[in-house]
Amino acid sequence: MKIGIVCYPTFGGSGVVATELGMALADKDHEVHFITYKQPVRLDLLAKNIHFHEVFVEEYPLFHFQPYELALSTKLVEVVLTHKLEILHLHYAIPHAYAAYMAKKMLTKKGIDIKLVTTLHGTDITLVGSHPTYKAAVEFSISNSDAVTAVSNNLKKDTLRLFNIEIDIDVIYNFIDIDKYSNKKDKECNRTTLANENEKIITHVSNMRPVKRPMDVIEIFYKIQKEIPSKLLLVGEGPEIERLEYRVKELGIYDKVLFLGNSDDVNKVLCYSDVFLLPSMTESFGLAALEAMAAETAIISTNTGGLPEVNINNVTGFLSDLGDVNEMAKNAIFILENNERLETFKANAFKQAKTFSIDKILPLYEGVYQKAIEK
Ligand code: GMT
Repeated sequence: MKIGIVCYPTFGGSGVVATELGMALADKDHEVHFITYKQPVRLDLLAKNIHFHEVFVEEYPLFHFQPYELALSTKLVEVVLTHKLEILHLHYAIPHAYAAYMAKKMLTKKGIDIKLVTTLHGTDITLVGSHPTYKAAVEFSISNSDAVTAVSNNLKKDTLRLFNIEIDIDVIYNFIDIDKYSNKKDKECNRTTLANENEKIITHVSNMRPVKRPMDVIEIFYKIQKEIPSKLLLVGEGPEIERLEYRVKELGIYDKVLFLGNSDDVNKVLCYSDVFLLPSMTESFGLAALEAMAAETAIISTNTGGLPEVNINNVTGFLSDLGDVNEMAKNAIFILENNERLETFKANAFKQAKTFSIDKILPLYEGVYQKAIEK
């Protein structure tokens, strides 16, 4: 098939899913065209069947806001016509599904029936999409897609609760390339470079926005390190970083917390990890948790959104109510204080991660594309 993928190219779950999916499709001989304003961070441009088309937004002093949607829909028309695409796969509804709908209308006038597949990722529904500023446009563009997928049952339920949607939603979970993460036994994964022999390693990976509650990560770790010699690795950058650094200094644990910034080699960092903290306010799926599980790491998370579909309580880790940092710390200590127990949780996490392996998920997307084409 000839597929166009539209996504956010920066660090963030939806961009990662879109990029990994596109690369896996290309590997299976589909022709894949990424259409976005910047090269996606994990994209291997030299790979076979991969193409990238940059969306330029012409700046004009009259515009207070530059019209990205307009530039995107124009680019979509151009790429569909030039490369004879059959499918546009829109990752994150805002504004991609809306811009693609406009492109579809323009293409219809030229006798082309491009099919639109929209994947809902989470905050495009739960935080931003349902806001009155965007709601009508999001509802319209989802309903007018040829197929819609959501990354968890919980997100599907939220979508149907928050919007009046007149189309079926297929649930297709986030996925993982297990081989990329299962490197704990590699020579390269030498944990003594980061922590002493007797120390455990706790990690958190996110874009450090308030929705991820990174301040809870610090509070949980503060309690853990009082009981268990340990280090905290923080991967990612975002608006909360300064406040976190301040709090870490205030608590006197600066020597135990490593701020690593953004990384497109998350797997290399996760290979050191014993326990992963994800105390998010909401999480439609929790790709970060799945990546950690693939790297044989136990998960301490909240029970919000789709997280219970990924992290199984008392098996792969523990789930707690939002903000209950005492319980999350207690659960982490319970896992970490006994090596045999820690190994069991890690092995369970890895086993659960395998159920989301890319070879199981990829055919589901291909099935959705096929259904859309036959519509
Ligand atoms: O919030 C983020 O971390 C970014 C966001 C995105 O759209 O880029 O992630 C969402 O999509 C991921 C991939 O489908 C999901 O695994 C995340 O759970 C989801 N984030 C939230 O719902 C907060």
